Amino acid sequence: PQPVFLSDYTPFGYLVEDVHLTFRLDPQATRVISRIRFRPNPDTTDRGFFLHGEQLRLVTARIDGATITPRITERGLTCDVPDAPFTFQAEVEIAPAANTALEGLYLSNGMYCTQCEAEGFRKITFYPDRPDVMSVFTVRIEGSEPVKLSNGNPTAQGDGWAEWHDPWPKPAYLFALVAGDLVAHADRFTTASGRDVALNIWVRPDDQGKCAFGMEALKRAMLWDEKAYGREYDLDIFNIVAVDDFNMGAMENKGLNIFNSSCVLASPDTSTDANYERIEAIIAHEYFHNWTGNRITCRDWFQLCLKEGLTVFRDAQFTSDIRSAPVKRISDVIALRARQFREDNGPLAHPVRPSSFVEINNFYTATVYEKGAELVGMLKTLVGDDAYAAALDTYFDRHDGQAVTIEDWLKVFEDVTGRDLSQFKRWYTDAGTPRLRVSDAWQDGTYTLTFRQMTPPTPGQPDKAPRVIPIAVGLLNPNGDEVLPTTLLEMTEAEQSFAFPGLATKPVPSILRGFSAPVILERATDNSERAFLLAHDTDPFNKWEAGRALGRDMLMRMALTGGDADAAYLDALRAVLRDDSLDPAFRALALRPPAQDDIAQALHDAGHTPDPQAIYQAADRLGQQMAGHMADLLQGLYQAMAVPGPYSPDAEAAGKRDLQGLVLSLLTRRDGGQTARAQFAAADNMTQQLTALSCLMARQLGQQESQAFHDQWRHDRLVMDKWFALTVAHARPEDAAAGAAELAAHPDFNIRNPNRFRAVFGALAGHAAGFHHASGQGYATLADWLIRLDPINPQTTARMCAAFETWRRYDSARQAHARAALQRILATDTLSRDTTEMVSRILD
Ligand code: HT7
Ligand code: ZN
Repeated sequence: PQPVFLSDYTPFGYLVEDVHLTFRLDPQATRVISRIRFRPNPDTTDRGFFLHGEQLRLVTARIDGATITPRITERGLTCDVPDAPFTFQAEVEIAPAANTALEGLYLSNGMYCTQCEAEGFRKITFYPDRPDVMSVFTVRIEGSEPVKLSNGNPTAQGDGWAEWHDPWPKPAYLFALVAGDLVAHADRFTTASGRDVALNIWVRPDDQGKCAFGMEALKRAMLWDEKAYGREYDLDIFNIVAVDDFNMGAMENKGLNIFNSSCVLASPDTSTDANYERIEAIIAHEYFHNWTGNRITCRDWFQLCLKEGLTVFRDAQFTSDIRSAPVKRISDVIALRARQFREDNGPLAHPVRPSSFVEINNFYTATVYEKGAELVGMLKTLVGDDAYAAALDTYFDRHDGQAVTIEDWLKVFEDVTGRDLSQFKRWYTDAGTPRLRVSDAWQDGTYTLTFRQMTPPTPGQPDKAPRVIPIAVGLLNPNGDEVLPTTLLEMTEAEQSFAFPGLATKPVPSILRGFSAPVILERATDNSERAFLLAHDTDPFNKWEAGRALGRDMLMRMALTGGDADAAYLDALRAVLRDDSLDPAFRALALRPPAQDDIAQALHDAGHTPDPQAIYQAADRLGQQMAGHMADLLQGLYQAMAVPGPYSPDAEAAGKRDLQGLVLSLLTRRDGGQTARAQFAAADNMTQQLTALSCLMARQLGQQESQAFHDQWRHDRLVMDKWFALTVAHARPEDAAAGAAELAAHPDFNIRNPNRFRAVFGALAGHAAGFHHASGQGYATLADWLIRLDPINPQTTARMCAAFETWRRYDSARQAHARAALQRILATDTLSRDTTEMVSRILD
């Protein structure tokens, strides 16, 4: 397959005035009748007329009423058209029931639904399926399903039909249709300017009791966007639909968001605190897209970060505002390092704005989303809060109704602030995580910090020019007082020094506060300085970071030497655990050691070949030693963190449960599982039930409870996903691959359901010591199942191939196993374009 290049962009030769679509729904043979008014695009002289279309059976096509016989290929349709406005009509047939790829129009549990981003609309009808072609859609749905929904506002309905009109011009990727036997959890919202909006969350009848939290989250998000960004909702109705079979989390279709049911349905007995927080964030994220993505969209898919980076940044601001800002920042950085730094460091590294791709679905990545959000955060840090607010106002005014680029976005900031952002743009065009090496000097009352930046080569980009890096710094006196509050340093050179004169004693620096730039900080420091910062830093992120660095180095050493944790480190953790002035959620984050995969990466970066089994054992020893060192505190803290009264998913209660869960995991190492069993039996909410089960299973103590959990929840698909995932996650490393394969034979395993597939095989990929087991069984088993999934669902297959992206970190025997597994996938007959691209890049 040939790549597409950003540099090849040309506008489409025609504008679309409006689109009328009629759907005659039928599982095997849905008819889609389109009437599209085109006119020549005055911005281009290119008059080639090509409409995308895939897997469509053309019944008839007409231009201005006259039947035509277009030329049709696997990718679309061409025909001769007048050099003047004209109407194109087509009738096509598609088979939703046969659509297992979950792109275009498909059936999920008998319900019709669509997924059109990025290029799914071309599986519905012939159309210029590109985001820079925006138009007004009118949709008629005919079918016996009681509920029939599309974008915009409902205009008319009768027996067996419904019509919708969306007045806002949009690209085809935001088109949506849903039809089925659904019920609504309904509410209303009045916007700041007085528009009365009907809100609905549509679900299967059994799930009606699980919508209240999502609805409250939606209203919180609507209000927040008005207050924080001055953005109001712009239709009379906002619909959300929960769907069981869905490739990703959710989709921001105009006025008709479609959600993976796992990202919207919530109830105390079936959802964990983490589920609640995620649901709130995703509902907000999709809602915020209404302005950042829908009203202003992307010119082409290379600009994906324009809508995704900005919207992730906005949803993070929302979560920070309504929950704990430090906890949100720390959690985001943990995820960024685990997913994006890992991506940037391997064969799949690509710029936040890629310059070529084969299959755009493979670029919905941590780099585009999470690093894209970091770039928005850095811009805000560099220009300041007021200028950021002014720039966003200008962006919305200037580009409303347009499909724009990163250049347009940066130009807004340049115009508003007068700054030259050409160096900043490198963050969008250059892949790789910069390393920032720091050294310091102390002389005559002046403290000097010297930074050197270097970005390692990434695929296709051997050399990198220096970037502008905002470095937030504070200085502390050795007695713990802050002598310099947070100050922003703007680094623009490859090497640069910053002096802080007039100090009485050599200070302790707190560098990169709040994680002010997505870089890897390298500083030769000793553990006493880290312990000092863990105890005294006023910046909560760096306070946590100091403990994290201690933990990382400790686990690296333990994995390399087979030795034990230092008493000084255990003392520092103990001090955090018993410090009641600290937020319990923060304490839980500080006490939880880095993930085993992070340790493997750190060892690799330090020039070692990581041994996943040794890391696994080191993590286990550390847990054992923590439990011993803090034994006297555990029961008391366990009781102190109990949250009285009925379950509430609020941040404070969730933070206490989180710390209580961490304490329980340590207690379980000492009391044979007694406390965990009692919690499992008494739990009235999923957080505590699942935490107790997880603690038991992690110690191989939970056979009976696992069976009881399975039997209790057998009929709840979302809870069963948790059971499948937990069963694999807590398998012994040598059993993980066989365990996953065994679960795939469970009667409730369904390869067509991405949630279930991810529960089992995503958990295998996430089991560092199991997936990278020396036997090669982890690699072989995942490859077996990806080969099976590919013809059914290429998009999910390709995404899950990323599990292999770290294969070159490991020893030659493991590499040989991984290479063989990847080559076996690549050699599969009729492998999808999606998976071919991913595996080829990983092997490259
Ligand atoms: N904009 C959406 C990204 C998306 C997607 C969602 C569901 C299924 C397939 C998809 N392909 C792309 C989701 C978002 O970022 O908000
Ligand atoms: Zn998004």
